[in-house]
Amino acid sequence: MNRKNKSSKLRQLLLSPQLEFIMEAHNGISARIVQEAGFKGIWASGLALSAQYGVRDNNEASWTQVVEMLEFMADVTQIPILLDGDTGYGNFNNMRRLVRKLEQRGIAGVCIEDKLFPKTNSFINGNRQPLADIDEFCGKIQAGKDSQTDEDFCIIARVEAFIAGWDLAEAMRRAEAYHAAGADAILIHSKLFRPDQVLAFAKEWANRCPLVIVPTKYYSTASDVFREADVSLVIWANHMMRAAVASMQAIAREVQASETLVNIEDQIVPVKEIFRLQGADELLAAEKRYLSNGVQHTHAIVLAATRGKEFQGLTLDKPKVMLPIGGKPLLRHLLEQFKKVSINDVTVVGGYKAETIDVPDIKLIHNQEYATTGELVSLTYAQPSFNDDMLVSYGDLLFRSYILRDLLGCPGEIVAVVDSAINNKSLSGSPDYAYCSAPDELSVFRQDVNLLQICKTTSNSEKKAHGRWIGMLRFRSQGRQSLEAALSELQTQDNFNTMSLTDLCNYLIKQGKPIKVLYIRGHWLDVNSLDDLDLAFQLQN
Ligand code: SPV
Ligand code: MG
Repeated sequence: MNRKNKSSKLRQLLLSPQLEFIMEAHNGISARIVQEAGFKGIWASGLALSAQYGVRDNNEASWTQVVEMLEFMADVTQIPILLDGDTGYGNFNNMRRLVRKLEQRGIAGVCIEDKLFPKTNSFINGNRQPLADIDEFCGKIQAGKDSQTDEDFCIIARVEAFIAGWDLAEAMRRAEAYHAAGADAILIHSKLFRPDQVLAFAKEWANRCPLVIVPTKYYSTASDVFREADVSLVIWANHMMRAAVASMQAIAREVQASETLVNIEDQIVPVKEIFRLQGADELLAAEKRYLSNGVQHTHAIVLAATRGKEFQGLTLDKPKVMLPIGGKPLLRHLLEQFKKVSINDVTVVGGYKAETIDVPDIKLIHNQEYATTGELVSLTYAQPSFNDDMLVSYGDLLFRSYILRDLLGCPGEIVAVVDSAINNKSLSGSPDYAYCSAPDELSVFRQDVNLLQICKTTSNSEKKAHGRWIGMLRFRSQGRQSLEAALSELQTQDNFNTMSLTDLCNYLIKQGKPIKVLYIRGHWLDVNSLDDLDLAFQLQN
């Protein structure tokens, strides 16, 4: 919605043959609420804007502070905003600058009143309020009109004669002068509880130009009365602010007195309604579009189906990943490492005693056939969670944070982490030996090395191997496609049920899908034995 569009919409409201209504708003969220309710325009009330800043309606908030808030309001709405511009915040010169700034911020029009700066709200001692000199005020209107660059920008002149205790004749004299000076509409204000003054004025005015009213005091008058009187626009001037204050007072009092939220929770909107009004969904969608290269949106898939029989009694009632290390389940340590690198989407494929995996913020999938199947079957369970930036990891891994950080920064469609410190005696279990296109040169620079094969322990394989694969793989979009293709091809093989991730790696390599190697030197552990639990504790501390 461009600026021009908004100003022409405001002009249409003024010129429309039917009675139109606009509603007060005083900040971004109230503006949005007014728009959602179906109003065709917004009154940026001076009273409400100063009230939301907690100051008086006496120009205590500077005009730039007002304009600042208007920008937030205009940014989140498509309907026109008419600013209650008080007296124009100074003389003709200030008015010129105001109009230019309002146009720049997408405000459709401004209403100025014929009082003196600093003004006082019309309902506070109105009788004592001096009015502006008519000629001086006309000069201000002209200056405003001369400085607008958008022909539809509206300047409305507000006649305060009735407020200040003058009669219809004075009100008419002023309105005619302001109309002649170029005002696009006249706002006639009254503080009476009955509409008599404005109706008398409307009759006399006889639609010389659009007429605007603010029925705050004579609110009990039916709108049809205004229709019949040929009023163009009704401003509901302060009702969003008063509604908010009533609600905030009631809620604050209740919570203060009861020291609990249970009584009020159902009386207020849920937090998700605030998110909706803020447009949180749009940001999530935009992140998907624009953030693919900055912030990580890696999805981690954790294979955690096995019991870990080696732990005997310790895993009678829970799977290995739930064994406590330093008071925390192994899986939680892994998730914390993920969190450190902003991996928050985690799918865990459980199997044995999966119901005991009660860590928060994960998607838990149950491989029901865990007892008779292997890692690739578990991985296929997680297939709906696959995305173009994913990590596949064993659930019993512990490692220092930098390993994950380096893996995320390592180029390659498929990347495997290989520990070149092969003689590290502290490692147990049945290692997956990695054969690579080049040994680890221990260089600080990243080497371009491909994985050639992974084998389980054999008598002499340890000597020739370049390292141990630690049980972690990274897939980007092409890599993910290769992975999906490999899984569907392997599924047709008889022994698919017992296949492991190493079988998958070897298959991918055979299919000509390169797997890049990220070399590390120690600082990790797969927890395979009771001794490992002690080591794990040390690694974490
Ligand atoms: C405002 O909303 O700030 C107005 C209207 O100027 S009134 O308070 O009724 O004078
Ligand atoms: Mg005002």
